[in-house]
Amino acid sequence: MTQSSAHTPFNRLLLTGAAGGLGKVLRESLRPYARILRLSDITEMAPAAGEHEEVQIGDLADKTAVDHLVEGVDAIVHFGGVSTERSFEDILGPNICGIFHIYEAARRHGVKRVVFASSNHVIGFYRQDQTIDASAARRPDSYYGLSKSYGEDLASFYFDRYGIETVSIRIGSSFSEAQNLRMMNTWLSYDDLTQLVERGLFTPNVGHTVVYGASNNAHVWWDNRLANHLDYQPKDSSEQFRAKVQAQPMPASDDPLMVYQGGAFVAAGPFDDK
Ligand code: 15L
Repeated sequence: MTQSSAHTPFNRLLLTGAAGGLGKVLRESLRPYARILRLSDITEMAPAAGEHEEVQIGDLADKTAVDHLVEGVDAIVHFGGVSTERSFEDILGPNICGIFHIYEAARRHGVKRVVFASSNHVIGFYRQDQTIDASAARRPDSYYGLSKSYGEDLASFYFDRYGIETVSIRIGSSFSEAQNLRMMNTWLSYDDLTQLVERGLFTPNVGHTVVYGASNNAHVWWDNRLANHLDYQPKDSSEQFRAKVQAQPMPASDDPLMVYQGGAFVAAGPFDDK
C-alpha cells in the first residue's frame, strides 16, 4: 500500500491497541500518515518508541488515562480492547467503557475523525448462505460482538450530536493467512486492512460509515456498495490458501464454523460467574 501524495500527513495520529496483532501491522503501515504516531496499549510496547513515534501505556477503562492519550492528536485509529470472546465482565472495561472514553476525549479535545476496529461479530448470527450489506439489522454473536455493536452506536451518536466522523470497519479475519474454510470468505489481508484504514482517515464527509473488511476473495457474504464513497478496492484474495485449507479435516456440516458468518463465536460461553 502506498500513500497517496494528495494526503498531508497528520501531525499526531493515535493508534490504540498498538501492541496487538493488527496494531503491530498498522504501526508499520501507518507510518507515512503522521509526523508522530502515538502508540498505546495496556501492555509494554516492543520494540520501544522509534523515530517519529511516542508511546503512552494506558488502560482504556481509565477515563483520565484515555483523556491524556487523546489530547493533542488529530485523528484516532482505535484498535484497542479485548479482541476475542470473553465474559461480559472482562469485556465491559476495555471495550464498552473504553470506546465511550475514546469518544468523550475526542469531543473534549476537538478530534473529528475516528477509524474504529469493529468486527464481523456484530452480524455473526447471519448464516453463511446469506449476503448482507451495512443496512442489515445487527445480529451480534457474542459479548465481544455486542461491545462492537455498542461502539458503532456510539460512533453514530457522536456524529449526529457532535459532528465527529467515524469509519467503522467490520473486520472479517485479518491474519497473514486464511486458516479455515470460513476464512476463505472472511479473510482480510494486511495490505487491504491498511487501505481501509487509510480510506477511513482521508475520505471526506463519511459521517458514520460502516464498511465490511474482507479482501477480494472469490466468495464474500458482504456487500459494500453502501460504502462505495470510500473507494475501497481490495487487492488480495484468499484463493492462494485454498489448497492448504482444503487439505484440513472437514468440520461437520452443522458445526458453527460451517453455518454462521461469525463461526465459533456463536457457540462460545456461557462463562462462569467470578
Ligand atoms: C475478530 O473480530 C477477532 O478479533 C479475531 O480474533 C478473529 O476471531 C476474527 O474476528 C474472525 O472472525 O475470524
